[in-house]
Amino acid sequence: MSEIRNDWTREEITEIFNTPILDLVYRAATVHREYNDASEVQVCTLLSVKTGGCPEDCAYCPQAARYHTDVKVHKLLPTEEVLENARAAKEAGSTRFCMGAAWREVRDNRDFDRVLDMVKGVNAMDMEVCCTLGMLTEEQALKLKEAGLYAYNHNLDTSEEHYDDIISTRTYDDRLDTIDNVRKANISVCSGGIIGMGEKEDDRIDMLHTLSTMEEHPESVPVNALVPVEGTPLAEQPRVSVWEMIRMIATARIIMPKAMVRLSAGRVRMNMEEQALCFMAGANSIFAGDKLLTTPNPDVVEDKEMFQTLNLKPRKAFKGEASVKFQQIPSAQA
Ligand code: SAM
Ligand code: DTB
Ligand code: SF4
Repeated sequence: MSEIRNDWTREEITEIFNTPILDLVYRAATVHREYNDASEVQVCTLLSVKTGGCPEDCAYCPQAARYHTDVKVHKLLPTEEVLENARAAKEAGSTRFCMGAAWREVRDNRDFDRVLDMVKGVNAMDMEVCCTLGMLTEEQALKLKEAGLYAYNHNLDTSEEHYDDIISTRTYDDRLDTIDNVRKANISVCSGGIIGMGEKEDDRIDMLHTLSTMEEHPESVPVNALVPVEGTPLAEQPRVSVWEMIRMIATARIIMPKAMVRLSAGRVRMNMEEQALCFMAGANSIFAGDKLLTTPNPDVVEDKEMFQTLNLKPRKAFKGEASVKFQQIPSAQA
């Protein structure tokens, strides 16, 4: 059995990354089967609970206030509407519900209190509840944990070197600090990135190196293909080829064998055969539902058909050793 390692070198990762593609997929598929049930895919649903008007300048993001995009801006949704969406997601087969807010960081205000209520409400539905709200302090992470938060998404997005070309309003270290705060609060870490933002292969490798040499690997690693949105600086970026997605997914799978590797943004432009190769390469999680945060995602019925054709089954909620570690402290279940 290949061991779990946190001491990967850049050279080792580069060598894996550059393996001939079919050998790479074969190796990733083998590692995947050693650690995971390859017929299982986690189904998550996203909801943008606060959309647009964000003060940050992330070059890929349609929600940054400074770019002129078609995103319909709205303030924090009413709690009941969010819970209604979570119920519908559960009924449609999702086991994880992730709430996203176009915030730079969490502030200790009434909106945060309302998000805590949303977390409590979704947790009470026996779904894994996840949030992506921007930067967090350790205290805020602990409050989310107490409310029943299972996972927190905070992507590295790209390599440290390429980061400054994409975002100037915060630093890579800010990003890493938030991930640390999430860890310290015993919340499951979800962190990955985006390809297709004009980065070099070395940047992709560097990002994978940072993720795989964390003291503990993130429990989930989303791999997003840039969704180029009109009005953002990256609107004209050429589409990444599916082979680049597969290479990224397979390398992530080999160096972080137990992580849920999520085939995230970009699925809408892939056919079933292409997605099948991603699952073969070790992807074992997707976002379902007709929208990601603000951009389209494949139709739920088509996804169900894909699961049938590929003999995939949705993974149960709170499964695996991680669920014990990230269990709520009973006194927190107010
Ligand atoms: N504002 C919070 C933050 O930035 O951490 C949370 C929401 S933000 C939209 C979550 C993640 O979505 C980003 O880190 C980025 O990786 C991803 N994302 C945003 N726009 C994207 C796009 N156009 N294509 C692919 N991924 C995107
Ligand atoms: C992640 O890595 N991808 C999701 C989720 N985490 C929050 C977001 C993708 C957003 C794509 C652009 C949009 O729909 O606004
Ligand atoms: Fe704001 Fe997050 Fe979009 Fe950056 S990615 S502009 S922080 S919503």
